[in-house]
Amino acid sequence: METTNAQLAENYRKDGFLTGIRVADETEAKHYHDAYNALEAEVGKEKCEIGLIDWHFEHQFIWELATHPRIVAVIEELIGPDVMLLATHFFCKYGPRDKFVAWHQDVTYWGLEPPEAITAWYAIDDSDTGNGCMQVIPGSHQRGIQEHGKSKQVGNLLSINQEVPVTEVEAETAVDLVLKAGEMSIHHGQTIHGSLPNHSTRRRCGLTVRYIPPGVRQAEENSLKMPWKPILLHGEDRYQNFTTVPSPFPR
Ligand SMILES: O=C(O)CCC(=O)C(=O)O
Repeated sequence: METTNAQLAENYRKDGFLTGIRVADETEAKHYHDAYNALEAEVGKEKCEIGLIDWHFEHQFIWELATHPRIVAVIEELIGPDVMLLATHFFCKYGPRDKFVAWHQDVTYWGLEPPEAITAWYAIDDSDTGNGCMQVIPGSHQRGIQEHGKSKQVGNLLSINQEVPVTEVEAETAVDLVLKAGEMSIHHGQTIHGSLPNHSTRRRCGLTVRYIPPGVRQAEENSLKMPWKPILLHGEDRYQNFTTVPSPFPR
């Protein structure tokens, strides 16, 4: 029996994440996979690792994914009917290499007030423990914003090498977000998450798509020192906290 959106919302509130949600069937997933491969061939692997930020403004397939009706329907269920697309960012780990993503919470350095955001992680490739899938600590979003330090391990892909301390006992509770290409996981902006190195020869690429409710505003600079350029995707913006940005492609 398929899980209803309401059940998904209940699990999300409790655990701070959801996983294994099918977005695209095999044919559609292949379309996005092929489009990503073409982009990678154009710009190179190094750029693809963490350098493709907000490319939904220029590349239609990224825009299509960020506004995918299946993804937006789940986001609406979780944050309410008013949904803004905040940003997109590919995380692509080529293996075998030591690059990893240290434990962190997304909203800590995003300068948002209130510090609320939600991420859909769409799997371009199959993602599993062999190629360094995402991991989350269930329920960690309920503790509020945690103080971050710097990672001592070389290879952290995060923008300012941030890391939140996690005890061994907590790390043992981590859940591996194993996904097939075309599936997504979702995580709360305050859920502690990260990913281990890709020790395989298979690429592990995911598109993170960040969403906010329109009541959120940019109170401070984010860690990338880039102003957010959110676009209203669904419902109403009764706050007008951001300069209006037009949709880059028709919907
Ligand atoms: O893809 C990864 O391994 C990490 C993604 C991440 O940290 C994020 O979505 O904020």
